[in-house]
Amino acid sequence: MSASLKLYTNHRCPWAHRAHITLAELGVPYEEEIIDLDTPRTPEYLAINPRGLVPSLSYNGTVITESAIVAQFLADTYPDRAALAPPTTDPRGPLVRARIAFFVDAWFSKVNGLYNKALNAGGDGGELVVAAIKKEIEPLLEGAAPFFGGSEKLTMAEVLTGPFVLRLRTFLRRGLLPAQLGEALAEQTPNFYKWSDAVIASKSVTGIFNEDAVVTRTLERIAKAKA
Ligand SMILES: N[C@@H](CCC(=O)N[C@@H](CS)C(=O)NCC(=O)O)C(=O)O
Repeated sequence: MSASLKLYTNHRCPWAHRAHITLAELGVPYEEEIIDLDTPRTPEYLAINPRGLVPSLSYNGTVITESAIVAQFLADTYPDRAALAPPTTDPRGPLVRARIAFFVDAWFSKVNGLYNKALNAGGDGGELVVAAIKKEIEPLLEGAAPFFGGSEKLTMAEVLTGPFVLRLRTFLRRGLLPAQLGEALAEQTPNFYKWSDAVIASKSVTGIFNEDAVVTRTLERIAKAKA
């Protein structure tokens, strides 16, 4: 009997987006419930996730929260459906998993904060984003073909960073970040740029992404922060 999966989500949320990418790659059926993030969480939802955040996953009635944990749990539960990360029992498993974890850590500890700052400042500080990607990310994508570590298919590296990379590329294209930043990335971080092209061309990554809604919300958020 197949497991019952229910994802509590909001399609605007990049963290919840990680769970959607994982589920799309694995091709497992699931039910979803959209959580309204514009109003206080209901007591029902707080009983599911006391932190009130999305995503939450119910697996046969047991709740799992935190997007990276949800994504890894799904990948570990359905290892035969997609090789997002090799199992630890695979002779190459621990090393590949460590490399993926280092890449994801590099994105979030060295790049993502600078990128958010530049986005909120209309592009000011964009050169710091380029420098951080050049130093921390570019060397790790040397062997991408087109995905992390030479993989032909998405890996956990793309699952966990993809929502953020998709937003970065979208905001460049839609003018929320200056064109010069995009040009600098294409010139100075070719591995990253090529890899990000593959990430944003993936149907699993774009599947639930409502570009207009995300752009509108982001513009509103930036305006509110400025005011
Ligand atoms: N560390 C969490 C972050 C999730 C998160 O921040 N979700 C946001 C939406 S993008 C949320 O639920 N915010 C609701 C709130 O802060 O009230 C994860 O990775 O799952």
